Amino acid sequence: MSIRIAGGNLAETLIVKGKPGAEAEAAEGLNPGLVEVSVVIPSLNEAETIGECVYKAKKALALSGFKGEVIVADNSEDETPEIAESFGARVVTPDKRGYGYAYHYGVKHAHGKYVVMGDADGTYDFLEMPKLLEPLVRGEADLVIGSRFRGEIKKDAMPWLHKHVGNPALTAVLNLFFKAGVSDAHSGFRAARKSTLERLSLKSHGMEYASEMVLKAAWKGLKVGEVPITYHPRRGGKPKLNTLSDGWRHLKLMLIYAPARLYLPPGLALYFIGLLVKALSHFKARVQALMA
Ligand SMILES: Nc1nc2c(ncn2[C@@H]2O[C@H](COP(=O)(O)OP(=O)(O)OP(=O)(O)O)[C@@H](O)[C@H]2O)c(=O)[nH]1
Ligand SMILES: [Mg+2]
Repeated sequence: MSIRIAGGNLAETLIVKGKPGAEAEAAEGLNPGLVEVSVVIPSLNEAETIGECVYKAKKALALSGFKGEVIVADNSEDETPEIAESFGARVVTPDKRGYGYAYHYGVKHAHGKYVVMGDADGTYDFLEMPKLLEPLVRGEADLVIGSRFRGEIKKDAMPWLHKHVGNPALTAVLNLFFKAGVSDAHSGFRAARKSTLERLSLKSHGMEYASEMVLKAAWKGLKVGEVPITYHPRRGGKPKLNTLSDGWRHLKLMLIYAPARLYLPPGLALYFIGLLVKALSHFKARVQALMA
């Protein structure tokens, strides 16, 4: 099987189950202490696209001059882990299922100071990775999100409902409750310092991990930056995202984490109404006592 990577002078044909390239071999012998960037990719049955993702991540590291590693956090039942390894990724196997859990597990195994995150389904172009790293390295941001809405969403890359309703609505709720100021809270292409991710102490195991990261970063006053990226149609495997149940998990998480904004105004209003009622009844009792 071969995959053609389109894209200017980088166009190359890859043999998916072939020998790793020179960069992969070099990375295998890399001293963990020298790793600057860990690219962490969660995968669940993504055999058609994982080779290209690992290849592009390694290419982006080489082109940008970062010393790096690619970690694939895999729960697949197909050939995804073998293919990832053949391209020079380090494969780790999370002991539980879940998109968020795969990141907890993968990040724990990362040696890099910086962590880049992205899907294994070919929807994000890992060659765009340096754009995410630059604001981090320059100290302009603590968390950088690749925004599909500020960049380009290719035809058929995102269902109409997600593009025009789900993503904008959930992003708006997150901005309202947590003042995050982002355009694409659910983009899966991100970068942060490993220490920042640890500091956020993320708990979610499912897709809502993406929302938790942004809301906690905003909550803690971290600088959340965005760079425009291009979002491509999924080219293999099956989507693991369930529109309704995952949408609800994102919303539920925001409601749980937003007690101050959500409950304080009605709570204060009820408190003052209670005070007013008490004062009025006290006043009424005094008047009745005077009249008696
Ligand atoms: N290890 C692991 N990876 C997972 C799990 N669930 C999803 N993934 C991976 O996480 C990434 C995101 O899942 P997707 O199905 O692409 O979800 P999405 O990007 O929201 O939806 P699409 O728009 O359909 O791509 C993909 O690389 C999946 O293979 C899981 O339980 N374990
Ligand atoms: Mg995806």
